[in-house]
Amino acid sequence: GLAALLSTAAHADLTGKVIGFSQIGSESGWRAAETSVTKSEAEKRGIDLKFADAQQKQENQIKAIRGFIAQGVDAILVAPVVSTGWDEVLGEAKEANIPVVLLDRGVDASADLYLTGVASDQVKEGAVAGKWLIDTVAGKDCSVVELEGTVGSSPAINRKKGFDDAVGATANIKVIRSQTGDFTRAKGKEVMEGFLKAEGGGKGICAVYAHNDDMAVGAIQAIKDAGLKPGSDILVVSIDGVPDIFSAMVAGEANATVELTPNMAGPAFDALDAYLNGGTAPEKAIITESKLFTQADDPQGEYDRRKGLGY
Ligand code: GYE
Repeated sequence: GLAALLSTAAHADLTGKVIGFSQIGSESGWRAAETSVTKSEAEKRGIDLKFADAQQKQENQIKAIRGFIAQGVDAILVAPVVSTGWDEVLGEAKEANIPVVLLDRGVDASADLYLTGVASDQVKEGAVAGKWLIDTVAGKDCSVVELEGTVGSSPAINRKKGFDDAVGATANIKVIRSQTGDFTRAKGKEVMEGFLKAEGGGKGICAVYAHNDDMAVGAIQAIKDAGLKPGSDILVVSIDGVPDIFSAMVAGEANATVELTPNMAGPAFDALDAYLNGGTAPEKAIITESKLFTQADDPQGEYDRRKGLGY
């Protein structure tokens, strides 16, 4: 009867499920937003979320995942800091029949070791940034410096590939220096300072491509400290679409960003709902949108809009 129907309906969701989340850390504004959005998405679904911050260390993530397995959680979310070294611990989760969903980064492990992943097409993000620069410099010679993400992470590998392949096909744009800034503002500033010193104060640098906005914001500070104008003397293009890159655009100090949604958990929880309650697993990875924003796209409005989105 109705009671039976209601009781099955009540279970066609994740109410009361215990889900562990091994988060990388809080290295960037985007990462902090992903954490707050994940917590609010869990709250909305009545999930008991167990949160573990790894301070960017893979061994802390592996420890946290082992803790979740010992606790007998219903599912595990992992944002994998680097793409290698996961086979063993993912095998242990599989042994324990605990589904794993990857968020925002990929792993080299075989796909049968996790239920699915929710991430952007990171090669495409690099290509979109590259195409923006190609269109913007319109055939003029342009020496670019590149601030790479965390060494060995899938976004750093893929965003480098997408951008370098795009600009590598032109005769006028050349990547003259490339170094990791570990996705942080501080490191991005420090590495950009090094690039400027190595390039005669930056006169020969036409653009900086940063694998995330936080490193771009650090680079903007370094460019200003060197007496140059970011956004005009040196073009600034990056990825994430965090509020602070839009306020830099309003000030004319940044030029373009490729948006990355901080809401990877919503699709992840939907996939877990279908799997735990209906036994169905999504076909393959769940790919989120990559949209270009420039100074022409109402940056103040975009800043205001994001302030309400968990940033
Ligand atoms: O772009 C950056 C964070 O894994 C795609 O990690 C994510 C990246 C994001 O540090 O801000």
